[in-house]
Amino acid sequence: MPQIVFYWHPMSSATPVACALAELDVPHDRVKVDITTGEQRRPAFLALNPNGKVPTLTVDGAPMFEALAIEVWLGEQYGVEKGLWPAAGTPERLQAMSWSAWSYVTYGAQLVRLQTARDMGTPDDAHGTAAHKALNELLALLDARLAQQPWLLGDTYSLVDLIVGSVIGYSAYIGAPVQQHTSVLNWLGKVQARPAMQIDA
Ligand SMILES: N[C@@H](CCC(=O)N[C@@H](CS)C(=O)NCC(=O)O)C(=O)O
Repeated sequence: MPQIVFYWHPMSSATPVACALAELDVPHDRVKVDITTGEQRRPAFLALNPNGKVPTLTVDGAPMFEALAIEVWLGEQYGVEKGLWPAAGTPERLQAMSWSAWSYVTYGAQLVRLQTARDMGTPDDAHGTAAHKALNELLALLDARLAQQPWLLGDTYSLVDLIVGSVIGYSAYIGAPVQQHTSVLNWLGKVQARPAMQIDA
């Protein structure tokens, strides 16, 4: 079992990684990086992640960063034997990669647009309105899938639900039209009720 160190800050992009570590029951050490006081810009931390951001993980001392990369790596490394991540070479593995990337990249791009409009105090300007519409269309795709099956990969919960659910949950918090998509809403409630999602991170 490799030695894992998780660098984190509460209520941040590190939170879904903390939940994934809990869901997979991965032994690890935690180092809190206070991003409100600039600890993320100390040379020792920048040597691990030149972006100066959490989450960051080290595996036997070797660093990795970006929440999506860490979550997928955790799934591959620890999820398969627990039935929480599909085995390599299966159609489900392809879908796991696709929906995980979809949430952070495709959906995430529109989420950042909405967040920016909101931060500028103009959520109803052209950018905010276009982002809202794009998010609604993407949520409709997710809703169609979840109307057919209870979880993103089929009949059983997987880490993909945690990954995508974390992004969708945050988007609802900043005003994405999640409420209008009943299947997404029901699924999100189940994802957020998992014990691993209740941790204080
Ligand atoms: N795309 C990165 C985003 C990481 C990120 O923005 N982290 C924020 C906390 S939510 C951070 O560490 N900010 C510190 C800073 O920018 O100085 C990921 O998913 O890991």
